[in-house]
Amino acid sequence: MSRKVALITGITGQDGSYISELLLDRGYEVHGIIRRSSTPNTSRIDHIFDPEKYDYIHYGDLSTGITNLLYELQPDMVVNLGAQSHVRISFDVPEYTIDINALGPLRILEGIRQAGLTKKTRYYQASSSEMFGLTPPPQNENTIMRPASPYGVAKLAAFHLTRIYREGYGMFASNGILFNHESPRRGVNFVTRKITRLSCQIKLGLLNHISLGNLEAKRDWSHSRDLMRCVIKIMEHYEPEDFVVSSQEMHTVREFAESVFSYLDLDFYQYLKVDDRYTRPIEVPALCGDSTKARTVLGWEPEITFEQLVKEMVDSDMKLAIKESGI
Ligand code: G4F
Repeated sequence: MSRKVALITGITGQDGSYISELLLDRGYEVHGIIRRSSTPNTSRIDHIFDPEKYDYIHYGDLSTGITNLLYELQPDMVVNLGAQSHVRISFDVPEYTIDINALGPLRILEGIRQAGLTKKTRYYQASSSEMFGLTPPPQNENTIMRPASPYGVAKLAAFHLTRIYREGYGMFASNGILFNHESPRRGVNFVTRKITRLSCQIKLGLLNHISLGNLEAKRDWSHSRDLMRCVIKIMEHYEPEDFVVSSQEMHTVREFAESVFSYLDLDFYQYLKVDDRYTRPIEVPALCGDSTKARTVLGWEPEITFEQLVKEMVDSDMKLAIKESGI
């Protein structure tokens, strides 16, 4: 029997790299779409894809659609992780964010339909807890959504488009509503990685402060690998459905930073500068997912605790800081 083919957008990101590893372990043939860049952007997947076999990597962009590639590959599954994924930056580039995060998924869904793959190709939409926005926690699949950023609005449009293609055309199209998820591979301008990376530089005497915005924001943080295991369960489920995926635990940004600094035996407040440049026009105060449905229907459980996540990120950033500084 031939191997199942998975096509991943956003493969060069944190989630793309973890899900590629997991799908390859499960025997899938994994293909990815990357944007052309004059500077290398494949560092998170260079250990996965043999340069000799780069026919698994295809150049493309969510701004133009991928219908030809869909037709050529006839994938069993498309996992759409590609996005302008930074909430604050979505206020700087709202139009671009809507184009990539809302019209991008629409272009893929239409591409699947136009390539005649409606009955063959399963579609996963990376929906986000940012869609809940101002609605207080706990948030589950039935919670009213009140997004508070162009990013949240774009994700909400894509969420409903996915549902419409499922209900209207009978496609296997599912949403995973993922709460915040982090790892040593997290982008450096998200708050957790910013804190772990800069605190290690402070510990080594390479930096003397860290500037942060809203310390009271509460988030539900998991390890990306844990949540990607759940995404595969969503895609291998016998029917398409929407699932909240989360740790069900809430911490403030302040608590995250205090844990990191205390692990490094440093006093956070000695180095902290609060800087308005890192606050947003509207803040989402608190997100905490009720993932009962994913846990009962899919039999999924997270394996990595908040404390283990902090430790893994700091240990990795310390190694990196030592290597980069040549200490
Ligand atoms: O790490 P963040 O930038 O993540 P945010 O905005 O919660 O979004 C992330 O999670 C979403 C799922 O809920 C994803 F959909 C999205 O793509 C992304 O992965 O900020 C977390 C919190 C915010 O409240 C922010 O205001 O940290 C606060 N914060 C405080 N100081 C900061 C900073 N955020 C950043 N990025 N940088 C700061 O200096």
